[in-house]
Amino acid sequence: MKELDIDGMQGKGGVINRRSFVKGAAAACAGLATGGPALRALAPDTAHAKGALAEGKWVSSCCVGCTSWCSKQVYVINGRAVKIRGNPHSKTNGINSCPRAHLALQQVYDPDRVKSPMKRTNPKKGRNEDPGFVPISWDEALDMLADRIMELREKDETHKFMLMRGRYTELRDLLYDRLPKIIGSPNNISHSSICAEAEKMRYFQEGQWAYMQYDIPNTRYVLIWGADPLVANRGVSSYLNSWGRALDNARIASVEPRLSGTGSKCDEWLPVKPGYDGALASAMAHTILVEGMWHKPFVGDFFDGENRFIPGHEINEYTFLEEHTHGLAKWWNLYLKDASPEWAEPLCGIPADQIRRVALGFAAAAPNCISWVGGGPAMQPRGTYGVLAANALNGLTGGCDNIGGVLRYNSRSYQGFPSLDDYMDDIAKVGVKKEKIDQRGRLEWPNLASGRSGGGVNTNNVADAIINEDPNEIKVAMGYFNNFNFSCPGTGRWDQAMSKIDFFAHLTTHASEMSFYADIVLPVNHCMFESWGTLDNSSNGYRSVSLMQPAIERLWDTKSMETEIPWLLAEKLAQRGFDNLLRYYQTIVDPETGKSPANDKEFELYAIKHRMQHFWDPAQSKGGDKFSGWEEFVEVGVWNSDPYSYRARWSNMGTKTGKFEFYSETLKDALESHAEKHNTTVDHVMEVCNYLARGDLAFIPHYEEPYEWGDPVEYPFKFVDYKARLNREGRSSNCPWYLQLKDLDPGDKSYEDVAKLNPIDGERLGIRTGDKIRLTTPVGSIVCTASLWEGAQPGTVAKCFGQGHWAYGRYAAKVFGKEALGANNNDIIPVDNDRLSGSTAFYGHIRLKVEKA
Ligand SMILES: Nc1nc2c(c(=O)[nH]1)N[C@H]1C(S)=C(S)[C@@H](COP(=O)(O)OP(=O)(O)OC[C@H]3O[C@@H](n4cnc5c(=O)[nH]c(N)nc54)[C@H](O)[C@@H]3O)O[C@H]1N2
Ligand SMILES: Nc1nc2c(c(=O)[nH]1)N[C@H]1C(S)=C(S)[C@@H](COP(=O)(O)OP(=O)(O)OC[C@H]3O[C@@H](n4cnc5c(=O)[nH]c(N)nc54)[C@H](O)[C@@H]3O)O[C@H]1N2
Ligand code: SF4
Ligand SMILES: [Mo]
Repeated sequence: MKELDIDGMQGKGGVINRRSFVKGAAAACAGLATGGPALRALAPDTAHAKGALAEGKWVSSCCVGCTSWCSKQVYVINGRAVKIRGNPHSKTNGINSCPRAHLALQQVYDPDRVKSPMKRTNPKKGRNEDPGFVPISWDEALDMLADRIMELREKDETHKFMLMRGRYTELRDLLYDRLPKIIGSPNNISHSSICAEAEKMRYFQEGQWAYMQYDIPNTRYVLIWGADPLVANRGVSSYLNSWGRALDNARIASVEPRLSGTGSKCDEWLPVKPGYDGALASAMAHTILVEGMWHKPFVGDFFDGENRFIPGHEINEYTFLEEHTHGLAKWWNLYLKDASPEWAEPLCGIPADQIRRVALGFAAAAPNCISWVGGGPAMQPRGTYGVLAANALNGLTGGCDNIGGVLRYNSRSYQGFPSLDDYMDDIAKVGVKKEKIDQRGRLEWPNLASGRSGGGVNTNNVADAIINEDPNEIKVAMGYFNNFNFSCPGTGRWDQAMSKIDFFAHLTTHASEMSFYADIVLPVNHCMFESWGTLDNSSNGYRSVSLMQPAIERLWDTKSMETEIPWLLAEKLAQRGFDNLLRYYQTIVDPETGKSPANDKEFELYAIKHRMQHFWDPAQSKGGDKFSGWEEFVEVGVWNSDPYSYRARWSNMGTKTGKFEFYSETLKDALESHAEKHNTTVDHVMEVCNYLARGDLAFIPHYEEPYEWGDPVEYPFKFVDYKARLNREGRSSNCPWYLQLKDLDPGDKSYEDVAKLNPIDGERLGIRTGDKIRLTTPVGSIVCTASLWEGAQPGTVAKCFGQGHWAYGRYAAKVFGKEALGANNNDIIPVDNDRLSGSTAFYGHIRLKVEKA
């Protein structure tokens, strides 16, 4: 590829020429927003207040920068987006915005977007192979893809088709579910298990396979485990707004190996040793029981009110009468009685005094308290038990489903798409029954999402499965909104796997690392500005469902990933004699007129109207905000639910007993059926999956020694990976603001990719801020810049995820397609998993050494 070939792609012309646009972007980047249609996101709002921007219009949409999915409005002048703010109609995030919302402008107007379909001219695939992309028409691109799919169908090989996705909108089923099934493939692979699945293992205590909202406005104590809510996690815009109130009314404690953005504004920092959360949480639970501080209306009490929780002593199970919980006495007897703060101190590195103080402070705020369990303790080998231990504190204190506590998302009702049963032919019916490529459900992959053996995806294992052709080879693949060659630990495996696939179509805004292995690249709309779509979020005791709409004029020859492209592909398949997909798509009619879609644009519009009918159609309303019809809904752009009903889940949880399960009958059931399926015992499953628990311990929260990669003598440090404030997941790196404002992360430097070390370690190793250093783990080595910073505890190295792109455009890579800027953490993170949830491990297991480069 010549220097940035994607650059050479011509735009549709007419709307704006690339050169003037680059100039505009550069000006904005330098902070020289000078009026007119230049990017003005960081300019003060005074001009608008005075009416100077009155010629434009605020259009509602939704941000996909992170999983907060905030309701937004975009200010549009002459078809160009110039500014973003929170949608004032939203009851969750309201007018508030996190800082990275504005980067969406630099994404959509990025001069390095893919501007027309492209095909590969170099048949060889590999990291050092220039794909030799040349522009082609949509017709040619989709003909190529349709031909390859028809070949699979003719040979009864539809299970050799695979669809992968990263982000999505709630129109996802049209592409992610219906397309592979109707073609006849079992392989729809989401990115969920490299995201945050292990967090959802709280399912085994409270029956919710879901993320939670946190009742910050009403809370009196927030204890945060490995999440940085002012920076990352979900609900950022909303919590940024309510946090001030929490700082006034509540105590906030952060359990984090590094000083996070949230940690820097809290009452207590507990700098836990990476991987030891389970010990700390168990000791807190022990303390709460010993001191008699559990919340009696939720948990219950001894029959006579006398506290028999004496360290080291078992209790008689029958003396404790539980209310809305299950198995407290078993948990105490099997484990907790010995988990004192003094036991935990040498393990987790937190002084016993601090453990007691925080545990008792937390319990004193009960039931208006939150144990907020983020990715840190979860996304580790053995992370399941860290999650159960930290989440159990919500059970002990009755913060579960309570005012000022941890709430589920309010319910909302998207309308499902019509059934596909009549559109799956015999080939498809056979194909979808074949084993999924990710091997979920095998003995060593319980992946117990929603309590089912093989219930969840195994994203990162797909690379190995493709390489080993186990269960089968993959011949034709599509990927959208994903970049697994960058975002998964063990990046080289993905390079190898993607090189093996005969034909790969990447649906993307940018030619990224994964696109390098593509046979065709299909340029997609930026879903916040250029497509219809919807996503939702929950906080403040509400749920908001936002509408995304084509707010601006498309600059390039792009299409919507979940609607227009599948429709056009369906037409191509129909031309080849296989019309099932097209006929299925035609069943999604305009709810107002009953008309079937005749083209890709109508399909998109009818699909969104269908999906959201319960929100905008007053006759179909299922509660929450009401609208007069579609037009009004498009204008407002967000539906809000009714307020939260607290405590409705008490004794009405989705667990086996209906209670909050300290001893999880639900997990026992799931593990036993997984073991039975493989003709073995639960103990054997635990052994194969690399957990230490045997017997009943497998069903209760407890500490598992972290499984580490690397000998502590050779690799004396532990690595702490985390999300940067301006990371829009893996997608901000080509935004100049991302690099310019990198120092928003404490200890970071603009235009640098730094690894942060404690000054004590720096002095010992003779390393100073600004030195180039090499970080080496047992699986790889990267070079970055040292920053000495007290917020990294001694013995650890903290580094943001996000840089190290070698193919994401002119700012993200040093030389596009050849040389990375900064370093990708995933080049040194060993591939490992929390196998009960199927999650990829990012934390707790990584040992490394640090040298001057
Ligand atoms: N070391 C480390 N690795 C991590 C993480 C971490 O914290 N540390 N975080 C993990 C998490 S939580 C997640 S969710 C994953 C995310 O990882 P992925 O699901 O792989 O997604 P992204 O890397 O965000 O990028 C998606 C790709 O989609 C394309 N794209 C960008 N914008 C758009 C758009 O608007 N539309 C479409 N269709 N395509 C677009 C680009 O090619 C981009 O590279 O990464 C995981 N990987
Ligand atoms: N700014 C920003 N926000 C985002 C995203 C983004 O890319 N950027 N992505 C969104 C996505 S896709 C997701 S899934 C969510 C995830 O939201 P979080 O769960 O908040 O994010 P992670 O970065 O996975 O959390 C890891 C945290 O755990 C800490 N940590 C590492 N090791 C340990 C440990 O052993 N114990 C403890 N207690 N903590 C540890 C890290 O320092 C880090 O703060 O964030 C969303 N929000
Ligand atoms: S919190 Fe996430 S979704 Fe919300 S505005 Fe910020 S980047 Fe966008
Ligand atoms: Mo994620």
